[in-house]
Amino acid sequence: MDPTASIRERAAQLRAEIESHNFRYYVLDQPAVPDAEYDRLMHELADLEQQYPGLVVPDSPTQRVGGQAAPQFAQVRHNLPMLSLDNAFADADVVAFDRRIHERLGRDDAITYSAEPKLDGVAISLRYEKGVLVQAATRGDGTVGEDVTHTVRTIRSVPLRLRAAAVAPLIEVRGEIYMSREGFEALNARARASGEKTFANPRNAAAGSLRQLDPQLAAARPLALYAYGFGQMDKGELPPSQSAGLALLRSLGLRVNPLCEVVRGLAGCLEYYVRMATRRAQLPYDIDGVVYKVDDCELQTELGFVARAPRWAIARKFPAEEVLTVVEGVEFQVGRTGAITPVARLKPVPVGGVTVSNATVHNFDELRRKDIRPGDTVIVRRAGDVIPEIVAVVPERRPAVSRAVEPPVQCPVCGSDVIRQEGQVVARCSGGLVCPAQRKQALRHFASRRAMDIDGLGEKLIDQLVDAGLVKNAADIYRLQADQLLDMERMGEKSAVKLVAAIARSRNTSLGRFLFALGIPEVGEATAATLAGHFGQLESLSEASEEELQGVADIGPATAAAVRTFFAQAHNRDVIGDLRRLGVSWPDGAGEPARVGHGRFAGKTLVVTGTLAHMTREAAQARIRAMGGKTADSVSSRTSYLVCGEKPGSKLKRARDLGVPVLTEEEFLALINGGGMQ
Ligand code: JCF
Repeated sequence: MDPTASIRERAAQLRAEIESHNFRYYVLDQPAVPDAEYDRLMHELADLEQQYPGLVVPDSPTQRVGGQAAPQFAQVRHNLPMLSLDNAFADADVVAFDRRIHERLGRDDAITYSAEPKLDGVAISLRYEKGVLVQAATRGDGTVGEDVTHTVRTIRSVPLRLRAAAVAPLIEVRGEIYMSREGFEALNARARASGEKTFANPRNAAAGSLRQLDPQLAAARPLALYAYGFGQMDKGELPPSQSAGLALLRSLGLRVNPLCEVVRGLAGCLEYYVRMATRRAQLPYDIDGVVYKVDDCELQTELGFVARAPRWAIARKFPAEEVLTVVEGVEFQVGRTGAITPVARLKPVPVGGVTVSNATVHNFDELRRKDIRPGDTVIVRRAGDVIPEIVAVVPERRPAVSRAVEPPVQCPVCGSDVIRQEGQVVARCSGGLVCPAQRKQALRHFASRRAMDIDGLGEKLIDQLVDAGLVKNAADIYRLQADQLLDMERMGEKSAVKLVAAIARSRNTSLGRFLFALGIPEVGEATAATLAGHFGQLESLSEASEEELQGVADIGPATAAAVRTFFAQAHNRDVIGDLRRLGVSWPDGAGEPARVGHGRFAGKTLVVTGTLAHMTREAAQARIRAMGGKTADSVSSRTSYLVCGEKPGSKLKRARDLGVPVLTEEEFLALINGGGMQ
């Protein structure tokens, strides 16, 4: 049967939505929806494609496993693909799994399974040569992943050397890197205290930590490993069963989850699931289900694979926790750039171990689509530590009289007009920095650690200064006097003097930081650093046309337009002029990045030549740039270092002739992984 036009349309819509979630999840580490919702979309698409095989296209998200590798990490090709697991969402799916296995194997006695908790972390492949850890790679799309050796090496439960090196000259260990709930909470508490970005859940925190460029920062993150299998193993004898494999992993010195068990038949699987579901809340880490594997490896081989998932294993997922509560009201929040988001105030209700009293609705389209009204009974879901969301309204429970929520026409904070541009889902307050809500948040951002880094100028103080009318814009910060500060709550003489000194100190900054601090929409830290590096001077950036801006690598049309619009506003130019007159300055032409701790190569130009053993030349160059350095293709007297791999050719000779210092690959790796440089 051929799919109808509307079914085709639905499949296309699902694909687009899933791709966008994939990007947010795998590339940005910033999921927009809970896993359960993602799974639901994938399932709906897979079901449609199964029903109408004509809908399947090679680039459908159902046809691959994961996301793209980020460009700044060297790519690692997995010689043996890293498998993903098929999902089971109900007992019936496990029953069907067990039945398929019986049918394929032509057996009717109970199958022995190896069962384990399914960790909600990041899949990893660890390569040990002669017992020594030489490489750690993420799954990526299953075939090509990212080299994260530099951060994995800092994880204490990852042995740098196996205890029994003689087992095989090459052993690949597969496992899951995760962060304990306690470690995650502590990390977020620290991030909050210093005004940094917090992570939505332990898995994102683990993924973000692995992808840290700076291993020293990663080392401070409480990551751990549980190993669950093998990848490639040269000349070694593969264990005869999954359970024997786990025992071998243990004897090699790897951490294996003590809750792994051998269970008998379907009944054993179902019973194990119930037991783990009961223990789940008490475990120190997040699990999102359990994994069953046919224990006998010979049977595994006989069963084989479908696409990227083995026929001999399945992940039985826990359902996301959902509860009912009542919407007490819908309020509007004004963000830093004026974006107005509806927030549903809920009758407080416990979900998954925390009390939930509000849920953000992403925008007014979502509010209208879900038709959420005050007085409604709603289904609230919280998966992992993702912000709770309203799944749906229960129509039967809607009060006889209720009214849909209209988007405000005026900003609830400053009364300015609310504008919604054609084709955009966000409504914005047009008040700009006239709006106290925007002003406070813009100032918070300006003073934050990664921006102007004004120690002691936090959220509460900014609110007071704005409310007292002392600070209207960023320039006013540099006009503050100690005696004015003394009028603020909980401000003693000492701290006032200290703060004035911190404000004065912040005047010396970098162009990248300054640009980031301005809070231009679309310009985050990385973009600010890119712009600073490219233009070198504020004048040329502020005069650049949209076309010129789009010509810069990594700058898209939205960013180019935002930058252009920002500098076109007279009040923005005025504040910038005031800031500079008040002494805010940076080294001229400095393409130094805004990130602290990433500036190891700041002011240096490096040339990479020859074949590197641990990464491609392009990846090495990307790392240098990410750490603040410049890269060049040829050696000159201005070259700071030549990084030299195998078979270097003429560049090495030229460097020697010019007296340019030469770094071996090992020396280079030591530098990027935390060593010093004079
Ligand atoms: O804990 C996990 N997330 C987990 C993932 C455990 C396993 O035993 C897995 C896995 C992904 C693939 N095994 C395979 C084959």
